[in-house]
Amino acid sequence: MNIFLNNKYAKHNAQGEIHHGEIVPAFENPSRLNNIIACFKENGVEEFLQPTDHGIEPIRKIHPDHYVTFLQTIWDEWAAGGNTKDIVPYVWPVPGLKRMHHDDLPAKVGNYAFSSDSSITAGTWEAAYEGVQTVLSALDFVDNGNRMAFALTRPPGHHAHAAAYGGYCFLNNGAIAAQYALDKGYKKVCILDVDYHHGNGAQDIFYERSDVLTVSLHGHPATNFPFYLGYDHEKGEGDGKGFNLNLGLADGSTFADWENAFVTAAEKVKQVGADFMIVPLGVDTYEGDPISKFKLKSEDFLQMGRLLAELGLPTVFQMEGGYDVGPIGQNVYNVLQGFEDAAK
Ligand code: Q9C
Ligand code: ZN
Repeated sequence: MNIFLNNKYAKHNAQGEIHHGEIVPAFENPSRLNNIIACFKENGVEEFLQPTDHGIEPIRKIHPDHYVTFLQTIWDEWAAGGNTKDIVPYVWPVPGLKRMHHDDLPAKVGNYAFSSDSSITAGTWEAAYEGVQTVLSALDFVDNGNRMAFALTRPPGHHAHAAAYGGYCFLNNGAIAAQYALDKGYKKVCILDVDYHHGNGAQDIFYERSDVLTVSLHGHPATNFPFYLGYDHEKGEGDGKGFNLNLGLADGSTFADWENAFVTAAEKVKQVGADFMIVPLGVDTYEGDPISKFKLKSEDFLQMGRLLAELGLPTVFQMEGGYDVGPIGQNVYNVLQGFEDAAK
């Protein structure tokens, strides 16, 4: 099944997050991947492929140096001040205050965070860095003639902007991979984001570019995170006009609704003539997900995989969300199984 595993996935381990005003265990936690790995083994997956190091350069092509340096150094700076608990942002330069370069730690954090749900811990950088390497290694594997590979990693990436983190995401794995595919010679890369939440990071990063098509099927931002992006009228600008497609779906949507939107997504992918596909794969569309509002069932993920395979493109899947840790493994496995069945 060609699964590349980020062996450092457990290094990012947030103590908690605020949910409905209460501090609860972080939804995005290592047990998610523990479960997926165990489930894959039960399903007969014997081998997890090891990533190779591609260095920092592919990351720098998407994220500016000052942001990369921030992520690399902020924990040490925090710890040098005597802190041992997670870094949680609490102040932001909203309009009326002045957005300015700032060296004091809370203000620096507020300049880079866009939500309070993404604690930085001692191993956040290490896990996120290795996650990028995992996705790039999966991409090499597909470039070498394999139809599909899956990068099993956390933390997720699709909410990360070029210079902002949030929504549990720090480095935008999918965007970095898309640029890496272009650098390998692909001409038109499609990011088809099937996570429950809008793929705001990649949309923003490629908004004025025509070499990367960004498509996202998601819970409508009128009632869902990230709220301030992901509307259907956002279609790209300048050279990128027509190269962003948002398909926001109502709370309570079923797989029939999702599949209906997918038809529009597939038409777009074909129309622009994509030659490579990256799928930010979140299974938080599942009916039991604790922070999401779709009604997909486990067997629906098989059909999701089949539909993705029918696009006929070399495909890299990379793990995004999914917070019902009981069935998470089976749901992810089903997408890949459906893809492999239909790709035969
Ligand atoms: N406690 C992904 O699925 N956080 N991110 C909710 C309320 C927003 C989800 C905060 C959800 C982000 C990759
Ligand atoms: Zn999500």
